Amino acid sequence: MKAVVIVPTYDESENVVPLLEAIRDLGVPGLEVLVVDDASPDGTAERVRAFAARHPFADVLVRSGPRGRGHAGREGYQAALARGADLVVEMDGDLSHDPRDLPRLLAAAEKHDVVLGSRFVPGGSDTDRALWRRVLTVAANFYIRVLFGIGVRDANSGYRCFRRAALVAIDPASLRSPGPAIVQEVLFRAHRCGLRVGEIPVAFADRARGDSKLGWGELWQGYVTVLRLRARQLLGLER
Ligand SMILES: Nc1nc2c(ncn2[C@@H]2O[C@H](COP(=O)(O)OP(=O)(O)OP(=O)(O)O)[C@@H](O)[C@H]2O)c(=O)[nH]1
Ligand SMILES: [Mg+2]
Repeated sequence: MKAVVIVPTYDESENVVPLLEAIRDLGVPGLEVLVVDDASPDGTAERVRAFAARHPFADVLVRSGPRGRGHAGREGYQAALARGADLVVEMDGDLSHDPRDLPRLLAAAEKHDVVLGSRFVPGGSDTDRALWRRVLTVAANFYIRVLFGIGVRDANSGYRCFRRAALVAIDPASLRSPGPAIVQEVLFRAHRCGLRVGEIPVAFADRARGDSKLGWGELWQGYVTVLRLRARQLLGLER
């Protein structure tokens, strides 16, 4: 069983090596990590390359073209499938997602097509971030659940595991979001494809180092994307 963890990064040079070390220390057999970096000016890719020279389970894909969390996700999904992954995990590169949750995420994929690392199921937590960020997340979750008609508790989690067949059904090459709204776009696809989406509890930690790339523009874009996906689907333009 081969699992590939894709980690989109932009300016995560302080976080990426500690993350890779933590994943290495898990000792999960057959686990590979592919960092998908948008030519970060802070040297993130160079740090991964130096680490990968000593630890072949890790690799870096440096993208060219327009930068964006969505572009990186789309390319990462396709690269993971091309590498023959049976399971594909995505996680942030800022240590907000605890690598120690990886084994549980992988194990839960035995029962579900898509597993979300969820802050809002019993045992999960999101107590580390500022109150206004948590309020925004709760509001966005409510909005997505209503518009998509989906029952999941943490629709915005970017810590996920996909069975290979599920990701193929989602059809990454056809995803459109350039930015972080890809997280919602993928969930919408999964729901529309009738995939079994499960959740396991995770504790989300605020990033300790480096800057957030999520601004008001991206947040707004997320709301618009959700509305557009639903409208297009009602008009028969979206699967
Ligand atoms: N390749 C790539 N990765 C990105 C880009 N923007 C963000 N990322 C990565 O996507 C992950 C999530 O981005 P964050 O900025 O942490 O956004 P967030 O976790 O929603 O927000 P915070 O809670 O403020 O950290 C991180 O690993 C980022 O480095 C981008 O343009 N290209
Ligand atoms: Mg983050």
